[in-house]
Amino acid sequence: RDERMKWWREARFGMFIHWGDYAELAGVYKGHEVGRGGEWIMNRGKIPVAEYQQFAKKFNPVKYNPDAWVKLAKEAGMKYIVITAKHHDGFAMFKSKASKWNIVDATPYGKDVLKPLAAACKKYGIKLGFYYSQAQDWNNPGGAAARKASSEGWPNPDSAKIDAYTKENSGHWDPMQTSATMADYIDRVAVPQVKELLTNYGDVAVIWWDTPTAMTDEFAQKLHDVLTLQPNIISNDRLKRPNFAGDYKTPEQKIPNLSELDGKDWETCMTMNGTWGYKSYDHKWKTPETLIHNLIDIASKGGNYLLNVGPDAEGEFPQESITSLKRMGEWMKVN
Ligand code: FUL
Repeated sequence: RDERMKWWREARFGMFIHWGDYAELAGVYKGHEVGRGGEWIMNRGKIPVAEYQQFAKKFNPVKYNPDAWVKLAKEAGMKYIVITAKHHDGFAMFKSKASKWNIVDATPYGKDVLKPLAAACKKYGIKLGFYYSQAQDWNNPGGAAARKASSEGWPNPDSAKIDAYTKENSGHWDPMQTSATMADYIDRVAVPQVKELLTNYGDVAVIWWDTPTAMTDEFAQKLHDVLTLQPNIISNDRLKRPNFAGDYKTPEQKIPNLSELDGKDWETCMTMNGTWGYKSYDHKWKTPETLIHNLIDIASKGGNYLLNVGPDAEGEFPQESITSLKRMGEWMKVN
């Protein structure tokens, strides 16, 4: 394990990328700004499956330039990138035989975005990791759904009805979502997709599981078994608690105090503004000084800093993120 963890322990700094078709909505549904992370808009807005899938028909990130992304990460001093291969909305950013709900089959763009990213990472000597939402999946039938309360941040006239429905249906708001069992979803979508991710993109350095809503040990074991396809892969601690601890802990949006450190490996993931997925109106940007300060704080305590960028629907990083990353790179050069 020490051998496997070596590069990661020395890395200190990585880039998180939250990118999916939700960038198309940019935090706005029916003219209302929906609360919290832009990547949660389908759940927060309780958008019906068929309606949500229409948005993908507009998703066409023609300005996507993975070479520029990886170059920027490299120049900022980052050693690895973790991108959302599939977030909670179940939208695969890669070509998948396991579900049509993917960027190749469901968008006018029609191309796998992970392939060229993997190539660019190889070119610049950056390690590549995949975030995969193994439990929550709001579009593929049988996937789990967290959060029962409806329509936060916009005045949905049907809130009361939706709330009653989600309470009865473990968080789901559309009958389509429960038209298969979670066991079916794990066998037919999650396991095959993780196999695809660990087979078709060369070396995969990290798998980043998330929100183990409704996971069982059995489901977790099936997913864990797939990792043998990449013997050197490192995994986080969110596959299923407590029996699947993974290789490192994942404090979110916070830096542990010295007293909280217990000798285990850890990585703080953090946004540069208030959202993971792109929102057009989130301007709560941390200053480059704050970001540098965070990096120093984390590195001095022996952790890694996974700093997030939320590209827009055209495939571009927000200008503020670019500026901050460049500033961090300048600082890295003189220190
Ligand atoms: C959370 C997710 O629900 C967020 O959307 C985001 O991906 C964050 C890193 O993990 O638990």
